[in-house]
Amino acid sequence: MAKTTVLRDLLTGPSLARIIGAHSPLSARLGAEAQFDAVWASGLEISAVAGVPDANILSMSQVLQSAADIAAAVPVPVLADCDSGFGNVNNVVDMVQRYERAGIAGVCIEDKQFPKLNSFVSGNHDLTPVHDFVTKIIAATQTREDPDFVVVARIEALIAGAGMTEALRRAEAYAAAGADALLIHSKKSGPDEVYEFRKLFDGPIPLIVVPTTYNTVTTKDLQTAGFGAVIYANHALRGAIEAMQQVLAQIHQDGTTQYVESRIAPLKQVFDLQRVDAMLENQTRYEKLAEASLAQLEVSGRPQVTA
Ligand code: SPV
Ligand code: MG
Repeated sequence: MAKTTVLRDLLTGPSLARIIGAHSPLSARLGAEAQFDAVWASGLEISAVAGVPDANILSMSQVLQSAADIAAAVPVPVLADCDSGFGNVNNVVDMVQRYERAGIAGVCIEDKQFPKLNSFVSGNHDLTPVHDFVTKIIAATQTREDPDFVVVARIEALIAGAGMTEALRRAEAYAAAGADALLIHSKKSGPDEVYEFRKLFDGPIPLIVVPTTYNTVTTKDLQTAGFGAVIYANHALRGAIEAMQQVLAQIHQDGTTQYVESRIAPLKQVFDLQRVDAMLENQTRYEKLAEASLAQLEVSGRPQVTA
C-alpha cells in the first residue's frame, strides 16, 4: 500500500516517532488507526502468534511473509524486525533485497549470534564480533536500491551484560559503517541506562528505544531526552491475549455467549477492519463497467453476449 510518510523522515524529524508492534495486517491497521506513526513487524509477536519461541524458529521466508502482509495493509511505513539477519552477511544481502521488494520501509538487525534468543528470555545472548556486524551493516546499506530504505543497527551489549563501554564502542562502529539509526536495547526496570547511553553517544544518527521493562517512561520524557523513536513492541499482542483469555473463560463458565457481547468487537467492526465495504463497492463498479462494455457491443451491431 502507498505510504503517507517516509520512515527515514520520521526517524530524523524533530519529534519522537511512535512505532507500534504488530503481528498481522489487522493488528497493524489497529495501530495505524490509533495514530501511531509507523509499525514494527515484531519478531516476538510474529513468533508468538505462530505458537513458537522468538528464537529464529521461524524461517526468514515466514517472517518476511508476515511483514509483507502487514506492509500491504497499512498506509504507514513498516520497520521489520530482522533479528540478527538470518545468518551471515550473505543472508543479509538476500534479506535486504527481499524486504525492499516487499514494500517494507526498513530493516532492523541486531548484533547477536544466529540463532538469536529474545532479549528477555534468559539464556545465550552472545554478541556477534564487531567486525562481522559492521560487515552486515555495510552489506545492507550497499544492497538497498532506494536510498530511503532504512537500516537500523540494534545494540544488544546491555542485554548481554557486556556493559556501557562496549555498547558505546559498538555504537560508534555501527554509525561509522553507515547505519541510519541505532536501537539501544535495555532490560532494566528504569530508563537510567538508556538515558546514560543517550548522553554519552554523540553520533549524528537517531536513537531508538524499546521501553518494555522501563514502562513508566513517557513519550514526552523520551522526546526531552533526545531519542528519535520509541517502539511499543508487544503491547497489542499482550492486550489481545488477556482479552481472549477473559472472554473464553467467561463463555466456558456461562455456557452462553450473551454475557460477553458487550466486551467483544461487533461483527461490523471486524468487517470494517477487513475493508468489506471497499470490496463490495469494487464488485458493483466492475459489474457496471462490464455491463457498459457489453452494451457497447450491442450498439455497434455486434452479436450480444447473453451469458
Ligand atoms: C521484538 O518485538 O521482537 C523485539 C523487541 O525484538 S524485544 O522483544 O524487546 O526483543
Ligand atoms: Mg525481535
